[in-house]
Amino acid sequence: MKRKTFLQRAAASGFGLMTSAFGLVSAASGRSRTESTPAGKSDLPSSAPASSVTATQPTSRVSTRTSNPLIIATWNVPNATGAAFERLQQGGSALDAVEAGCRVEEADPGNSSVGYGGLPDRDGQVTLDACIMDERGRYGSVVYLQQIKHPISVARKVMEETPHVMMAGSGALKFALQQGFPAENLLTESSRKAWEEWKITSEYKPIINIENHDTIGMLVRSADGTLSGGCTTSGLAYKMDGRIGDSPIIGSGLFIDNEIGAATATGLGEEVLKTVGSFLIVELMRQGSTPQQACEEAVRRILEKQPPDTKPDFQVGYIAINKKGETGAFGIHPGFGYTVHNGEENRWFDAASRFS
Ligand code: SD4
Repeated sequence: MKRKTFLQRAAASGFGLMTSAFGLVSAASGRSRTESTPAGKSDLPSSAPASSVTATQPTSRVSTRTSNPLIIATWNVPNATGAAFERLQQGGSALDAVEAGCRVEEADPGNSSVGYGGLPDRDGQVTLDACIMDERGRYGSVVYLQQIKHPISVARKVMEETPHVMMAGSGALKFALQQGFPAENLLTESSRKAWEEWKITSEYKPIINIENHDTIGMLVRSADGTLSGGCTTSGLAYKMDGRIGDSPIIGSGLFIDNEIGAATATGLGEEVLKTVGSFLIVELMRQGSTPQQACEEAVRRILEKQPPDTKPDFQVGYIAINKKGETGAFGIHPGFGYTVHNGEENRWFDAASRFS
């Protein structure tokens, strides 16, 4: 399908809203993970140009197909959004779809930011963070989990099988083993080699290369309008032992309110944590912002803490969806993008960004 036709369909179906409250730029760069692009998908569209709207201006692009499921995920992850859609087709819930989709990236050794094949911390350990949240506001999370390929599923078990919401480190591992998850070596040969190379300089800057990170945050709205979400990551490569980012933290890496909408984050977790970005986005939507306006405001909150007239050297990207099925996405820098599956199309979009 030609890009224009797809964008028209996207607008009619209520996704791909690419307006910018900053009235600044839209990302012009390509995909973040060309190596994972399936054959035949090389002509995926970039975003429509950002246009100028104020933060309070309501969008006129309201979904007209509220019965279609909608899956939106950070970065170029068509296999994950496809698996989530398939799970819905099989009669699975929004939560089942989230878990199925996230598991695809966790199992992919080519994704060096998630699960198996994730880049290790500076001591060579692969430590994983994940969380999941459902339409009832139930939440489960694991942090600093090692040796378990599917932290998203362990997070779900924490939510469903324990009186707690968050488990860490050796306790989370013990729980996972009790639940029947196998212990595995998650450090692949290529991640080990990358770490060995990194050790030669051991230069660590908490800067995210905007073309090289693929934490998956996934939001699912099932055909009946139910919202659920998940987020899973190996965190920042070569982080300090014990470091936890935003991804498993309720309200920062992910937040769902089934009455309002859902949001998730990727990028430099420290900055997302300081502004509780995903909760902020959902609260802004509660107050009337569109998902797009809310994502842009959340980015603005990060940037307003930066020294004036500077361009930060880190990336943060947000995606959001509301109850009507409208979506939003915004990054600090170009390069951030997201995948949308609306039941008919499974496509990558560049997100608009604050800087060009
Ligand atoms: C973190 N937000 O641990 C994650 C990193 C990330 O793609 O999103 N990487 O801070």
